[in-house]
Amino acid sequence: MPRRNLIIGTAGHIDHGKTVLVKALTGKDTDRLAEEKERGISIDLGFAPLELPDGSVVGIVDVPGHENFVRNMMAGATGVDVALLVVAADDGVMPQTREHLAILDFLGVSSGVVAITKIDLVEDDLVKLVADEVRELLEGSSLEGSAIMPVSVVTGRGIPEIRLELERVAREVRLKDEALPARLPIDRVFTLKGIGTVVTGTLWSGTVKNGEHLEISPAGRPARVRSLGVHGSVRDTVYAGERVAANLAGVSKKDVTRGDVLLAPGYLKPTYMVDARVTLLKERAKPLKRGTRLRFHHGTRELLCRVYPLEGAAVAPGETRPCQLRLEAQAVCANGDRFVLRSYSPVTTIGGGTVVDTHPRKHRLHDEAALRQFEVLESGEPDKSVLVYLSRASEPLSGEQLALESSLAPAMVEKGLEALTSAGQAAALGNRAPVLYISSALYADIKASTEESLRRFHAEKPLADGMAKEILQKKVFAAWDVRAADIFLDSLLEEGALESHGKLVSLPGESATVTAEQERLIDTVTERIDHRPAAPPTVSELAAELSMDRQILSELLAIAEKQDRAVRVSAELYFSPAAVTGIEKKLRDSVRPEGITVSEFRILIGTSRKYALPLLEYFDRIKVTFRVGDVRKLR
Ligand SMILES: Nc1nc2c(ncn2[C@@H]2O[C@H](COP(=O)(O)OP(=O)(O)OP(=O)(O)O)[C@@H](O)[C@H]2O)c(=O)[nH]1
Ligand SMILES: [Mg+2]
Repeated sequence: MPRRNLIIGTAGHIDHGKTVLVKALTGKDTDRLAEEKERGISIDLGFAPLELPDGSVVGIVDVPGHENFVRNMMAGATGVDVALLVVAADDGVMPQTREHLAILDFLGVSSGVVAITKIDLVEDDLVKLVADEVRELLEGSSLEGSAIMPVSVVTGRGIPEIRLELERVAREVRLKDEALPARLPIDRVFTLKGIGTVVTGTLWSGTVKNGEHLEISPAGRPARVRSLGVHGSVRDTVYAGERVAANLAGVSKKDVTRGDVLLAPGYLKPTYMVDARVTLLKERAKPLKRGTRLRFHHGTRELLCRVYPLEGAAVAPGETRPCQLRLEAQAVCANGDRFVLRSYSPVTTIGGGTVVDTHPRKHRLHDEAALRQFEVLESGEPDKSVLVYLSRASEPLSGEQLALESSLAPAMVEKGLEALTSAGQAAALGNRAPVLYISSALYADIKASTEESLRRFHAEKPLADGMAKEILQKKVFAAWDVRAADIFLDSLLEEGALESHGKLVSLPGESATVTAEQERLIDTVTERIDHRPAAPPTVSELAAELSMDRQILSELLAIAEKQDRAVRVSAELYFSPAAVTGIEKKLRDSVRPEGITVSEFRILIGTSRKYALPLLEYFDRIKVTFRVGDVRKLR
């Protein structure tokens, strides 16, 4: 039998018969808490497997109807594929019937069955009236047109029909995406003796295998899956749409709560801000003003936020508008996620919406550019959406990094990047994986500032053959990843915008030419200097060691100095730049206010007087130190 992994969720006013209907369908009493038994009401979520007539097994989440526990209801409703809306025939549509329906609507639950319960208590005429009332209520909601079916758990009437209808609806539901990385909003956490921390929830996307390494977001805490279960049976792999219990190694109960998300590492970067299309319920009396503090319910998490409409000062009742939501704690959102908004106090459901941008910038009112980006992201076109995020980046990014930055589906990012590079709106850099992508606009920008840096360099140092790559990278790409800077420069060299001379780069034709033979000799000379950092060979010693003409050697050393590959300390002494930097640091770190003598300095850097004195004179020249009698002090 094909897997049909999905969740049916109850909804409806308190005492309308949700829990006993679930029991009639599954045989399981989902009210497990002592307080639930005592008060005869549901307080928290209940779970049971339901076998459909065709033999497939789906999960049922039973939610409480009491108005005080709507937040628990939402934590359950958030992963629901099929709604089982319950209305008691002897009570009709009541406040939480409406509120739960609104919540299902905001969460985008568009498949469902309505059960008119307790029909054994009333005349058939009244059942018909209640059915009409419900039909009217559903009009314009995501559940419009759902079957409305009379049942009684006392006589058993209607129960087989409900089962069949649930099966029919379940067959048509669009299932959760197994191809995405794993995401499981946690709805329960507990410890089992001898087993450890267990979390449960509906797997929203992907698959999870036993032994897999996941993380608990937004804290970013690593968690290894030690065992997996679905409805009490042990499993090696669990799939999107299933009710999962996961035993986690390396996590204690206090480290994780309802609302956290068990996530494939590298998927979905937590965010303090989202742009979203927000709908305000028409039943709400007041418009939603800029800066109003609200409760943001997303996944199994509730957090506080303030709402900022993008287009005007307020959202009127019944309106749907682009808004920015600034969150007081981090949420773990993907593009297209649904959420519910409740007022801060008194707490009622007032609206909801869809996440459009998971990592927006702070917008001012009437920010036209922000509105345009909003529309692009809402359109869901891969190339345009990916370009929005690529254009926000200040350095080249891999496809994986871009998926993380944007919270767009990895497959969509891949598709978008392909389209952008073939249309010339983005460049792909590097020929080893991971390839890095950069918007053509940023490419042109950075290319221009690279050329500008070099132009200035050549003007200042007409004799130089070019700028050391490392120095150029520090100037232009200071904030970039080293590899990104490297392959960007390679790309400029490849297109002929720059020229390379060993470790130097220049604008084309701007370098004083150094022959390959000279380059090779400089390598040999600087190698010898680098080899003995604190006591390099003198120029005479080098000339003898390499059997080289002193005049030629001096020219080579002058070029090496221009290339920042050697430092001239005296006419006889060249040091490696790294050695001089190191010695200068040691000197700065150890000179006391009364100064340092030549022999103290000699001991400090572990060399002889032959080197110590010229070095100190060099430091005097470059104004690191100055001489007072027998000692040097720091300037
Ligand atoms: N006569 C009759 N009583 C019913 C029927 N369905 C439910 N009841 C009764 O209604 C009461 C409430 O049922 P529950 O299933 O606990 O209601 P609920 O919707 O789960 O309530 P909350 O979870 O607290 O919102 C119980 O006393 C049930 O026995 C029915 O079909 N016929
Ligand atoms: Mg109940």
